[in-house]
Amino acid sequence: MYEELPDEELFGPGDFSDSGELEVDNIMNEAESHENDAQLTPDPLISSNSEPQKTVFPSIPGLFLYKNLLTQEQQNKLVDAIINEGYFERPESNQAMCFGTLPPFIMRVVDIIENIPSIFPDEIKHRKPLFDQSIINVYKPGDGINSHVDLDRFEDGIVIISLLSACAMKFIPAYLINKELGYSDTSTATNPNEVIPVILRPGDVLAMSGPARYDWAHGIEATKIDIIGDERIVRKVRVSITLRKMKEIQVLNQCADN
Ligand SMILES: O=C(O)CCC(=O)C(=O)O
Repeated sequence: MYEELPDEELFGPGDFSDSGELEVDNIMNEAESHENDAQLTPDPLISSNSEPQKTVFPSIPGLFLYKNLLTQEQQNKLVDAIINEGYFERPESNQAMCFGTLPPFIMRVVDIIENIPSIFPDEIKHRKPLFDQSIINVYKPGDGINSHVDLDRFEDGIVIISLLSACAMKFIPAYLINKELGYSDTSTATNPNEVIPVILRPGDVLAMSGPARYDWAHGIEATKIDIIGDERIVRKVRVSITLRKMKEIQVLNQCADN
C-alpha cells in the first residue's frame, strides 16, 4: 500500500531538503524534453563479463553504477506510471513510499535488476523478496538530500534509479556526517576528507552494498548547478526511486503495531 508522506522515522531525520512546490505538469514536461537523452560517455572502468556495463569506484567497494540501464521507453513508462498513480497531485508532495508488495510498474524494474549477475553479493541477490520498500522522490531544481547512511532497519543491498534529469550524488566517509550517531572510522577512504562525486543521469541505476551502504554516506547538494570537473550539470526536475528491503524484525514490529 502506498503512503504519500515524508516519514522521518523511516527516512531519517531532515534528510530531504525541499526548495518549494512542484507540479505534476513539470514532471511531464521534463519527460518530453528528455526523450532523446541517451548517455554515450565511455566509462573509465568497465567490466568485460556478460552483465551490463558498470562503473566501479575503487575507493568505495560495493558501489556500482549501471549507466543508462533503462531504455528511454522504460524510463517514460515509469514516469507515466508515477504520474498516473497520482502520488504527486498535491503540489506539496515530493515523496511517496510503498511497503510490502511493490506495484507492478516498479516490479518490472526489479525484474531487470534481479537479472544483473553481480549487482550484489549472492546472499543479498537471492533473498526473497529482493526489495519490499520503495521511495519515490521528486526533486525540483535546487532541491537536495542531506548526506546520510540509510537507516539500520533496512537490510544491506540498496538501489537508486534516476529519472528525468541528472545530478551529482556525493559520497563521503560516514563517520564525518555524525560521529555521535556511532559511525566509526571503518571507511575504506584513504583520505578521510574524501568526497566522491557520482553523476546520476536519467536511466542510471546505482547499487550499494557492503562498505558503500554502511561506511559511506550519500547525499545530493541543494544547488541548481553541479560542477564536477569539466562538467556543468544544470538541474531540472528529477525523480528517483530507491529500493530497499526491511529487516524482518521491522516487519514484525509493524504487524504488532497494527
Ligand atoms: O534521490 C536519490 O537519488 C537518493 C535517495 C536516497 O538517498 C534515499 O532515498 O535514501
